[in-house]
Amino acid sequence: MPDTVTQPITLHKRAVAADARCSLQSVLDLFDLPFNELLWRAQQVQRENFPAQDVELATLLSIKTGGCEEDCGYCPQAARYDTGVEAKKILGLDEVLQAAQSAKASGATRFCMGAAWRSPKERDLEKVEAMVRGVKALGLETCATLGMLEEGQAERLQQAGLDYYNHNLDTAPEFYGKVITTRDYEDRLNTLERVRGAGLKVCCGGIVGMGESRLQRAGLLAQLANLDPYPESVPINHLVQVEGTPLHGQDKLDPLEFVRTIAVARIIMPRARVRLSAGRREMGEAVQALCFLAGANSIFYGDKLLTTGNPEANDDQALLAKLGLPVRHVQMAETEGCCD
Ligand code: SAM
Ligand code: DTB
Ligand code: SF4
Repeated sequence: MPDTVTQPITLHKRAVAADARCSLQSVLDLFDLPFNELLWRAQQVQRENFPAQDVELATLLSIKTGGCEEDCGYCPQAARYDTGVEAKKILGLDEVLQAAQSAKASGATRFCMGAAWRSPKERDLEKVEAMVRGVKALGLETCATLGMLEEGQAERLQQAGLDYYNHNLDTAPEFYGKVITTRDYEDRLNTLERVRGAGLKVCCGGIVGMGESRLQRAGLLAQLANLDPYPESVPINHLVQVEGTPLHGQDKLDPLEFVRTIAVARIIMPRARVRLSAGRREMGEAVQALCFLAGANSIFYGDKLLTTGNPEANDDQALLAKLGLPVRHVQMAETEGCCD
């Protein structure tokens, strides 16, 4: 039986414009379409909005690993779970710039710096500002994910040259409390509001495969689509199950349900870069190919995510070549809309 919206799931009032552009029932109706019909619609939206059919390559670097005080049930970097991830100090500027240079040489156009913080402290922010300045000077798009931001911090990052800030809603409000208790949905929305207010582009998505229902997957996507405006980048992570975390041992999500999630995200956020994010190593080529068909047009590129593995860069290049998918080049983006 398909879900219907009779359960007490709501769009979070803060995430919804006065007249929600995208009702939860309409999102659920998309999920319930026959698979081929859903992919056909997603492919049409994809072609209308991204005629080049290119795939963006974004490389991640963990600039501060482990020892995090939060209790996110999926995360190997939370200090309270015994996952084997050791807490390390923040990386030095040279190490970050070397990694960025090598990401650029491998073909990445975006460089995302991630830190295992609840929120950045003053002395940390100064170091990240220097990293952002340096990475930007290399000609890469810059992204950072540092946890919750206080008043004024987003502006400082923007002034340093940050293009995107990643902060995920992670799941539907109704499921959120089962996964995280040390900060609430409202905190996340506050940070997203600050990011937008500072003129940064928003990278915001979530994780599926955490034991949520289809209705809750639809709930996450409806929240994202009703952010005003919706995010420019939408990372859809498949839970990477890490031993020691509370979500380890979770029942696996049907891979075709993951593909559906990508397709629905594509349809309801037509101009967003929908990123096929964590969990690709466990997916195999055929499921990834379906995700590209369903409208994914960005990947994390590089042999590591933050602490867990990602497909080898060479294998990704081979897969994209096999599928005949071009990679995005920053120069192309800069001349988009130009008539010469
Ligand atoms: N500490 C900051 C925060 O939580 O906002 C930034 C880094 S945090 C690791 C960034 C995102 O990674 C999380 O919001 C979550 O969506 C994703 N993530 C973390 N662990 C994951 C896992 N095991 N599987 C899939 N996604 C994961
Ligand atoms: C996002 O949505 N996924 C990335 C990035 N933003 C920071 C992180 C995935 C982390 C997967 C688990 C790990 O490697 O520690
Ligand atoms: Fe900390 Fe971020 Fe991991 Fe949560 S997801 S435990 S805030 S590093």
